Amino acid sequence: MRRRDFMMTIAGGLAVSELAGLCSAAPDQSPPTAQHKEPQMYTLTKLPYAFDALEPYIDARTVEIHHTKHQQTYVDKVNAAIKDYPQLQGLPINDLIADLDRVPEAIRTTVRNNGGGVANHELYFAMMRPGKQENRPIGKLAAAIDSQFGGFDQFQQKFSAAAVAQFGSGWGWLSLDKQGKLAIETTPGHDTPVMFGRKPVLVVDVWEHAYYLKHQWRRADSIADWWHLINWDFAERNFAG
Ligand code: MN3
Repeated sequence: MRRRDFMMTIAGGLAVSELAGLCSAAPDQSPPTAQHKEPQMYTLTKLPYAFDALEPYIDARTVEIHHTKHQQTYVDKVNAAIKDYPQLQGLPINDLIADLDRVPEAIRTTVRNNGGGVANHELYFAMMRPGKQENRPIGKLAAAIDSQFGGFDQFQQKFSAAAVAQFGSGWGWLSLDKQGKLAIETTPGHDTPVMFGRKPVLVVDVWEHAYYLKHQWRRADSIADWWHLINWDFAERNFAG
C-alpha cells in the first residue's frame, strides 16, 4: 500500500467510526415513550451576585430573605397551582402570565399573583448589579429617555414619584408599548406590563419586604438608593434587544 492510500484509509476509518459513535448515541438521547414524563416546573433562578453585593444600597439580609424566602414562595405556589394542568407546564413564565384568559378560572388568580411574583422578581434581581455613585442609562435607551421625558433627571424624578405614590404593595416600571413608546407605570400586587401587552424595560419592587430592614417605612429613600444599582446594560438590552 502506498503511503498516500494508507493515510486516506486512516482518515476514512476515523470518519466512519466517529459517525458510528454519533449514530449509536442518538437513540439514548430520545425521550422514553412508555415512562412517566416529569412535569417541567419553575425553579428559583440564581442571583447573578452575592447577597452582600448590593450593599450599602440594599443590605445583604434583605436580599437573602427576599430571594430565598419571598421569591421561593412564589415559585412553590405557582408550581402547586399548575400541578394538575399539564397544558400550562413548561411555558416560559412570561408566556404563562401574558394570557391569563387561557388559565382555568379555578387557578387564575393564584397564577396571576404567584406567576407574576416569579416573573417580576426574576427581572428585578437580574436588573441590578453592584452599585455605582454615578449610574446613568446608555445607548438607545438613554436617547429615548432624553427625547420622551426631556432628560434623565426629569425621568428619574417622574419615575420615583410614581413608584413612591403606588398605594400599598406593587411595582414601578418603565415599559415599552407595541408602537415603541416608553411609559412610566405602576402595578398593584404582582401585576406586570406583560399582562397588558407591554414589555418591561426597568422595574423596581416597592413591596415593603424589598426594603423594610434598612429603610423601614421610607420607601422614597429605598428608591433613591435603587437608582445606584440599576444594570443599565441589561435595561438597554430589554429596550433595544
Ligand atoms: Mn419582592
